Amino acid sequence: MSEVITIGEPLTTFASTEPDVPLVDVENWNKIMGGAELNVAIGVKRLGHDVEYISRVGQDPFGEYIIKTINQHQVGTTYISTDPDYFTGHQLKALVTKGDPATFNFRKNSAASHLSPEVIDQVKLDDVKFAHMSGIFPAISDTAEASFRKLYKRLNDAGIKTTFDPNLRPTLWKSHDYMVKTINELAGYADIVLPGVEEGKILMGSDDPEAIADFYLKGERTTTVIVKVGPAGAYVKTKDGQSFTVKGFKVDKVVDTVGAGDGFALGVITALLEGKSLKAAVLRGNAVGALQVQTPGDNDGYPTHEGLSAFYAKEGVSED
Ligand code: KDG
Repeated sequence: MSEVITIGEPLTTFASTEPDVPLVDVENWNKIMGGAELNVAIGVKRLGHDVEYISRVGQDPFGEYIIKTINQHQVGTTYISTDPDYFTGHQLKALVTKGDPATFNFRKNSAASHLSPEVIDQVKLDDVKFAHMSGIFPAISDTAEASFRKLYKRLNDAGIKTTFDPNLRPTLWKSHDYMVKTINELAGYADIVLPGVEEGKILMGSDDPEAIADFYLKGERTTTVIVKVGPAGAYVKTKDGQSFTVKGFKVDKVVDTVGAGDGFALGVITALLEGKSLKAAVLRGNAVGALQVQTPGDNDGYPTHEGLSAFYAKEGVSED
């Protein structure tokens, strides 16, 4: 039985090995596995918590690769089905020496986009303590959005704690206005909202962390907003009046920024599951994000507890 559950689309990703070469000209790739919510699941499990991942792949080598790799990571596959009619989502990812890499998605009409709401009825939530929801899955199709909403409703009705990461992917949404409206609505069903400052600009017109937090604290269910401010760390505000900033860690060499936000989310979730304070949870979020940007894959930098302790010792900090 799993403490954590999430829903998303897994991706077979071809990550360029050629720095600063545009996707069109890249010739050499590494095959890796990505998908924001799956990244979170992998990191949650690496820190010792059982997790189920709801998804769908195609009956093709990408889908087989994903199932095999998810099993290696010991993430639960109870709710992953294989669909013979559609393909497994995939992506190309550039390698850059500065900033965020360009990506190109092959996911319109993918197997995951056909994950139907009936599947959600079969999901057992009895032992689930935390669910991670992200703005990517409802973007990929109307069917996925319906499934996402059904799961969210069940989680809310059961009183299960939820995190929501807007994870803006404008190219996946049917329109900009629909993306903004839907993400802002969905955020209101989460206990903890995890926007980035850059997302704030697009979603509510400001990159001021406090203004972003105040905006999402209006959500009917939301008690806590944690605004990610990149290398500077995170700003936190709660409905009961706390507000503080937790400074980020200095990273000497950023290899790839992808997966840092997911690392932040899983750091927060696992620390709260372990009974840590909100401040300690944000510190862990920053730590996992900092470790992740030092590796080329989407989830290969996430630590075990031993790795996390070694990182804290090196940085001279502690969660207590
Ligand atoms: O957050 C990391 C994700 O961006 C990556 O793993 C792939 O899910 C993905 C996406 O939509 O870009």
